[in-house]
Amino acid sequence: MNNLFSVRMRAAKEKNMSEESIHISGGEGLCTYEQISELSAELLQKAMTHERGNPDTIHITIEKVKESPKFAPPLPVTDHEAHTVEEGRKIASQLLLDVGISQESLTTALKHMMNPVPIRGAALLDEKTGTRLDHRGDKGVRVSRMDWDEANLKFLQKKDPSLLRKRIQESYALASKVTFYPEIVAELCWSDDPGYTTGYVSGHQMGYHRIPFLKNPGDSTGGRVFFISSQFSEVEDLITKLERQPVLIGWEGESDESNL
Ligand code: WAQ
Ligand code: MG
Repeated sequence: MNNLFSVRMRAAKEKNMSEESIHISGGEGLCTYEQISELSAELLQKAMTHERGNPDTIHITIEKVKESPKFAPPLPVTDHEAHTVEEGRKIASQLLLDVGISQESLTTALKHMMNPVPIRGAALLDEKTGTRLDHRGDKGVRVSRMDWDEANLKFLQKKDPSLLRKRIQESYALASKVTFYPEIVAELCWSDDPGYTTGYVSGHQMGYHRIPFLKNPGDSTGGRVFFISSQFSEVEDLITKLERQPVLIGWEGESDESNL
């Protein structure tokens, strides 16, 4: 796809005049010029019907993307069973420890995820020390400029109908873009939406692990943590790629059975 446009949405609620606003929802996608109205309307609808509340401000930004997109393959998915938050978090923690995340970094990550005021982006933590590497404070790093390659999405939806659900499409696309960068060892995510308790752990070594019950219903904490390889120091460059590099999820060229 050439001549792509990036569409981003941010919706927030004002606290009071002197304080920062509270994140309600965000969304991002890539589309052709002809699809801009449709994608903007979809994101506007998401902002206006969010379970975290009605926003006071909604920003939609539309920009032509100058770079041609990279293709990132979708991650293989593993579904886990868990019946309590304790069980769910134990599975998530073990998966992260298994790929070399330290106990210290894991503890910092869980603390971040349980912060009562969720942030709109991700926190980047050193995989060993747990040090916060981005300096974005309570905004975090928002991954943008990623979307499904349409043919590949349609093809995969036939095999996995859960991909018909927008939330799963979005999370899976985000995790696949994030995993595309080898500097990111793993990701931990659960939603800040009080009604959605399933989360995931992902990474290039392990794929996408969907875990039910990473929090209790009614809990509006949540977020994302990217664990960054300790061998790596160019964090600003990585942040620019997460925010700006266009990535389509799928295999370049036609989708066909041989890719699966
Ligand atoms: N870039 C960085 N961080 C983000 C982004 C983004 N584009 N989008 C969301 N976040 C962060 C932010 O801190 C949000 O508060 C938090 O993640 C949760 O976002 O397979 O719905 O969109 O069943 O509420 C995962 C499981 C669902 C899906 C996650 O997250 C499945 C979800 P939400
Ligand atoms: Mg949310």
